[in-house]
Amino acid sequence: MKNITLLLLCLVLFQCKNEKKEPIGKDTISTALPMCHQGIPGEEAIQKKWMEEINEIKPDAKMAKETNGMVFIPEGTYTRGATEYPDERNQTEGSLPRKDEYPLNNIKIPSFYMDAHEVTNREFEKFVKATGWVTIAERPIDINEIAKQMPPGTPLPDPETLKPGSLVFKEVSPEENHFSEWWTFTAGANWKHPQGPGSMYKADHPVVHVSWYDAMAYCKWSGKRLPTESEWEYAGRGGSESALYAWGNSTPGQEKSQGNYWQGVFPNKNTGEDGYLKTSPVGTFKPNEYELYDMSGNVWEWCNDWYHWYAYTCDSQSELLENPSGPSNSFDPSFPNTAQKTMRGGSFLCNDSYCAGYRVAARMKSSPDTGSEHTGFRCVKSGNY
Ligand SMILES: [Ca+2]
Ligand SMILES: [Ca+2]
Repeated sequence: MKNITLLLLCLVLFQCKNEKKEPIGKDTISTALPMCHQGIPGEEAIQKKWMEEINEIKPDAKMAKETNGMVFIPEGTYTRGATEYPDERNQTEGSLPRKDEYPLNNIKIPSFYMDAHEVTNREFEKFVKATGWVTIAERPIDINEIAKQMPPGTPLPDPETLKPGSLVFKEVSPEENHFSEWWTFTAGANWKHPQGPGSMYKADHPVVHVSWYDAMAYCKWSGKRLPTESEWEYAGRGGSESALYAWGNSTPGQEKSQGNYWQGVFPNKNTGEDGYLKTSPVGTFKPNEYELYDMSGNVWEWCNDWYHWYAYTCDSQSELLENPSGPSNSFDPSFPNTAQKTMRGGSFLCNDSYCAGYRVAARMKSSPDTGSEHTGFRCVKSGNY
């Protein structure tokens, strides 16, 4: 079982490796530019069999025509990337911006609509009943797909031992301070059973254990799409250039209404001072200035962009980028064999001591076929209604 756990952890990258703040300056941009061509082309990485299934889903006629439950986000420009702290607050290594949030880029975003809250289990169940969709965590594991993403020569487990499931978090002792210790691949864990067999989903909580493909399938059915990273960050800032978090600039923990994240010492003790050790019902905490809920915390939210460590460096060649949709290839120096999609907003596991994923500029990534107990999504829609 340990081998299987480690194998899958290679594909799931919910770690926030702390890196010292070394902004990519103009002098280093030119030397980094060749890295834009590094990586796995998205066209090759995408699993066509699942995209074909998604393409066959018929959008719900009523939902496709309306914007119920969505918020209008006006067009505008903003500076994408790391936001400077306004004061000398608790700037632990984990709370600082990471290198992939630099350099800053000027971005123009047309107006769009965004779901006011993360997609809930109630909504996801409606989708499953209408389409018969089976999430990736409920399907047999394809050993051939795993093999493609592993370094050549890596021994693979017996396919007979691989059962459908997903990654569940557990608190660990201070000695077990590595992300491979706090995630457990749990057979039978999926959106209906968030902590594995015996646990049960709650209708008004965000759906979890959804892969990027599952999120794409839901968006197709609802007549919507996943946001780009640039749209997500623009919406998360709520119209403010200087907002560190969706709730504004107050220090995490200063106000109870900020969002659902981790209080205490991560990953050893979650005190749950905000009332929730795991997910919370959507809309429990105060919305941001655009009336969007849980943009900081609760669950990570899939975006459509491929993850590229040098994405912002590559984009820095344009003075103003109009509605960018991300790089065409995926590159992460730490995991060069895995193509990854981006996620935003942090989760109930985020804490200033580790990765502060609830900062609106913070970027996260994972293999598109991999969900976990703190992965969810929300959809957006272009056009006039
Ligand atoms: Ca919490
Ligand atoms: Ca969220």
